[in-house]
Amino acid sequence: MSELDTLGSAAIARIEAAEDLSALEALRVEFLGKQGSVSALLKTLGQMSPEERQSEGPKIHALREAVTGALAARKEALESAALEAQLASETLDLSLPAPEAPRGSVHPVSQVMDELAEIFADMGFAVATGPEIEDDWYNFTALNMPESHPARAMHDTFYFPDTAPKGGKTLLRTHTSPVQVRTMMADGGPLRIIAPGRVYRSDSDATHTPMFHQVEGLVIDRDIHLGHLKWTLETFLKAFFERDDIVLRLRPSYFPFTEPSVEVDVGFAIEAGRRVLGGSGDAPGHGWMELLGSGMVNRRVIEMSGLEPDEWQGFAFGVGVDRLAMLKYGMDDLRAFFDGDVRWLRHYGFSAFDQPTLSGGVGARP
Ligand code: 2U9
Repeated sequence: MSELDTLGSAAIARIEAAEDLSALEALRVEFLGKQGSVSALLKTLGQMSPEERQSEGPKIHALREAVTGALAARKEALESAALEAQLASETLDLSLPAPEAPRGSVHPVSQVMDELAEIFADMGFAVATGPEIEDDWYNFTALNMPESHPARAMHDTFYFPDTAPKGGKTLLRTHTSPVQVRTMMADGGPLRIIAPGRVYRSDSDATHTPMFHQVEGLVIDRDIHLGHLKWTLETFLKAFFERDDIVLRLRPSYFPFTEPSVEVDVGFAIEAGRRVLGGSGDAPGHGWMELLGSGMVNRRVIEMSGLEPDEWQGFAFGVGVDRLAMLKYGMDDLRAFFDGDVRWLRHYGFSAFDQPTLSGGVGARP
């Protein structure tokens, strides 16, 4: 066996034994690199006599071909082994069930609040918020309910044991009205706002929970009158209940913060044993349901909020959000709203991808 044959078989044996791609690369450099042993042999051809070159040339070239071929073959073998190993470690079980759909849902109260914001935004109202822990000046006094006022007793208030910074009492707000007082004091007129949020009253039975949700609205401008109030409530209720035949009845009432005050009833019919809003409550088989409280803002309230009552007038209204949700979506027990029962939430909840829009229908269901 010639020296070249020995060299060739040794090189090929080492290439075939290379354990990985980096070892193989080291061998390629060792044999075929610029300083490689096979490359060195090729360089010797230049110094040979023509006869020598004729006999040695083909052998050296054959050696280079053999080494190149062995490197390529080993590279392919190592690469396909690596791919096999990767495929074996990354098995995909196609018989597995699809991942579970997200379980969370939007609570009907949140859904209705979003619907209200959308409907009132279309009428030019902004959403205002404020603290749930209030003092009695913002919650009562500024709303024309001074300390001695009997209306204070009508709100079963949760008081904190400590006193407020101004020396008054700290309490959980009994309505969202203090938000409007704060907004009037901060921004002045004109104003168009709704104030949705949690309110608290020490009251608990089938139709009352100690915490519930309200939305109140306030418009302050020049020359505002009851006609504006009626149009606004009618437009809101038609959009919210998605019916054009909503009929309102305004009845005189009393609230300390509004003068005159009106209670608003909505006409309903009985369909399949259920009350369905729409049509005149005076028609045979129909009735009236009390839904909202409202009125022209009492000039004393405008004054206490820092505005000039001869320049600025306004109307305000209040309605229970939970009540609106029950009427629109057919729940009959208020207490279930706050039980956190996942079956109830799955049944009455909304998809987070189903944002209410006026064009798409404020109450679109998945
Ligand atoms: C300011 C001035 C006036 C808000 C009003 C009502 C009438 C009302 C009740 C409806 C059902 C509360 O949730 S409920 O129990 N609300 O009847 N709310 S007028 O009047 C305001 C508010 C703020 C500065």
